[in-house]
Amino acid sequence: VAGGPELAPADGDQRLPHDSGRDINEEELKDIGVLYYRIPELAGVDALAHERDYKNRDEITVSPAKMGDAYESKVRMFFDEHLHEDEEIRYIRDGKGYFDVRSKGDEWVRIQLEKDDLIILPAGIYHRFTTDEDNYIQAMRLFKEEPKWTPLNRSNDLDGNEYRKACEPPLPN
Ligand code: KMT
Ligand code: NI
Repeated sequence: VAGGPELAPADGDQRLPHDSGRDINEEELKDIGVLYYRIPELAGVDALAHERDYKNRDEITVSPAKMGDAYESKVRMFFDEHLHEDEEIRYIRDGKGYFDVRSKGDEWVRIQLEKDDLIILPAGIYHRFTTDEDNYIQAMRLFKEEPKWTPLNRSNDLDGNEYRKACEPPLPN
């Protein structure tokens, strides 16, 4: 599931693997509040949605075929480091992509996701998303209430944001 902290993407194509060679495991992900599941049956997602009180869902296809001229700007927007004031749950139905999340030491951790992978990012965690070189992913997005996806970009000062403060992991010793 997870590659190690990756190289700075500023110097390259965000869609390349940027694999540092250091694997991290699900325990380390859990330490930063990220949950990962492999769910081969839709029934498993229904159960999880019920458990966590998620009432709505939709599906998004991120690809040039689906998005046309908007594709490149969308992918750049997803890749702007941001947080949300709600959990972000994504269930991959087809294709592949990367979620990058910040570790406790504020390093990037790159998580490659493919069909049947489900990820839960906690509210307030800094993260970003990109497709890979295949430029194609289809994902189900789960929402507690109305579909809402408001990114708060890190370039705005969010230190005082209550969701950010609640999420902020203690610095490693
Ligand atoms: C996100 O939150 O960055 C997205 O919704 C991207 C598409 S879902 C794989
Ligand atoms: Ni997001």
